[in-house]
Amino acid sequence: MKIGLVGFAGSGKTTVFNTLTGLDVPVGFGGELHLGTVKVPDKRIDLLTGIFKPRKTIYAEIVFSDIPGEHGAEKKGLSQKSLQQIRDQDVLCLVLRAFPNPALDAPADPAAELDAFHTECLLADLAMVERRLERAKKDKPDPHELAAFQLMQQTLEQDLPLRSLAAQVLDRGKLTGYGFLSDRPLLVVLNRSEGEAAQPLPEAMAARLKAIHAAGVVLSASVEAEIARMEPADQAAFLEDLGLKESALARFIHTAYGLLDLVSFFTVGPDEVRAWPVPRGSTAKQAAGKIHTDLERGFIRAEVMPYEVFLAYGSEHALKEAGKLQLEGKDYVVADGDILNIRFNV
Ligand SMILES: Nc1nc2c(ncn2[C@@H]2O[C@H](COP(=O)(O)OP(=O)(O)OP(=O)(O)O)[C@@H](O)[C@H]2O)c(=O)[nH]1
Ligand SMILES: [Mg+2]
Repeated sequence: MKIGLVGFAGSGKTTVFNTLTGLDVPVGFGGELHLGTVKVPDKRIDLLTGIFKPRKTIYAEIVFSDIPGEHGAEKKGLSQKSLQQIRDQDVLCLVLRAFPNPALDAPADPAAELDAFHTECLLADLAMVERRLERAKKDKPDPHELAAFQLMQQTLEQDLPLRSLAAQVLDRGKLTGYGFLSDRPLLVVLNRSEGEAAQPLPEAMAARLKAIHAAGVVLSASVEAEIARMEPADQAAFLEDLGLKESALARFIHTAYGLLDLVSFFTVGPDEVRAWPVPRGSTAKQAAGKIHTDLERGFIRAEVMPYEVFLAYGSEHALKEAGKLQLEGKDYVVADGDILNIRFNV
C-alpha cells in the first residue's frame, strides 16, 4: 500500500514521515521526495512464525512518500510535479499544522488548510470532468459513461469529493486512468504541540471530516518522531507519559486499514509465513490472484483455516483430524485472519 503525505509547507510532513518510518530525514522547508517502507506489525504473523518456523516471514508493507509541500507557502496551487506524485498513491494523508511554527508568520489554522486542500482537489477534478464533457459534445461517448461524468460534475459542484459516491452509484471501471484526486481515500493528520497530543479531535473538525468522507488522526509529530527513534523497551513508557496507548504508527495503520476497508489473509508453510492485505469482500479467487495470477486462473478450491480455529487446535494436522478444514469455492468471501491454501491447476 502506498500512502502519500501531503500538505502545506511547514505543516510537519517530514516530521510525520520520520515518526512513521523511524527514519531521520532532515526537516526544514522544501526538499526532495522521500520514500520509507514500514512493515505492518501483526501479532498473528508473529505467532504463526513461531509455529511454522519458516525460512521467511513477510509482513504487509506500507510505502510512505513524503511529498514536498512546494504548493503551500504562496498558496499557488499544486504543481504538476506534486500532482503526478499524488496521483500515484493509494491513500492521501494530509498533514495539517495545529502547532505554532516559529519559521512561519501565520498562526496555525488547520481548518483553513483542510478547506484549501479539499477545494484544490475538487477544482482539479472538476476541470478534468468538464474537459471530458466538453469533448463529449463532439465524440458522442457511450451514454453510460456520459451519465457517470455528469454525476461527477454534480457531486463536485455540491462541494463533495468523488469518494463520497458509493461503488453502486458510480461505476469506476472505466475511470481508473483519470486519477481523480478527490476519489482517493483521505486520512487527515492533525499535527499538534506536545501537550495536546492525547486530546481528541475537536468536534468541528470531526464533523467536517465526516462531511468530506475522510478519517482523522491526532498526533504530535515532533515528540513521536523522537519516541520512534528510541529503543522499543523505552517507547511504551514514553507513550504512557503522553497519555497514549499506542504509537502514532499503530494508530495510523489501524486508521488507514479501516479507511481502505482492508482485511488480511495469511499463507503459511515451511518456506514462508506471509500476510496479504485485500479489500473486505474479496473472494477466494481474487485472493488467489493476489498471490499469483496462475493461482487465480487455475483456481480449484481454497482450503481455509480461520486463525482462531487454527490456534484452538494448535496444528494443521489436529485441525484436519477434527474435520475442521473448510473447503471453499471461488466465490467464498475471505474473512480477516483466514489462513488460505489455494488448490489450483494450470
Ligand atoms: N512544536 C512542534 N513542531 C513541529 C511538529 N511537527 C513539526 N514541527 C516543526 O515544524 C517545522 C517544519 O516541519 P517539517 O516536518 O519540516 O514540515 P514539512 O511539512 O515537511 O515542510 P516542507 O517539507 O517544507 O513542506 C520543523 O522545525 C519541525 O521541527 C510538532 O508536532 N510540534
Ligand atoms: Mg518536508
